[in-house]
Amino acid sequence: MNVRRWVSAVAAGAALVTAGVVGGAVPASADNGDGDVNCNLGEICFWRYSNAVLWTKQFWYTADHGGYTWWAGGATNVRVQDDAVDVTNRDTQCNVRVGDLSAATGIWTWRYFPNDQLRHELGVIRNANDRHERCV
Ligand SMILES: [Ca+2]
Ligand SMILES: [Ca+2]
Repeated sequence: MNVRRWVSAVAAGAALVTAGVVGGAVPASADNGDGDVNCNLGEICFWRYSNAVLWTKQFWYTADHGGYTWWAGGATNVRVQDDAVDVTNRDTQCNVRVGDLSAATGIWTWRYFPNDQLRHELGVIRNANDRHERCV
């Protein structure tokens, strides 16, 4: 783990302790990027529609997409998993890969995206996204 991520994790842990949260893993819905609606530097941003920024989900870390929902001017109950068309990798350090796990074969299909700050179509895994991983 690099220094920046480590510092962030420690800060998040400290916040949870302060809030009185005891034990257990951080819930899957905890990763909300930097908490700002804009897709900012360091974030991994998913988009529900081409050429639109309203429906978005932004991450800071590697994550499974199950349990996460879209933001669309407010929280929604619409699941992100199998429902994204584009991704923007604004990670400061590395590529991100986005994968679809085939229920039939158990085999992952991955697509790799450079941290070029640009918005990319998910291509063959459009509306099939199950997970993304950074620095792999
Ligand atoms: Ca953000
Ligand atoms: Ca899938």
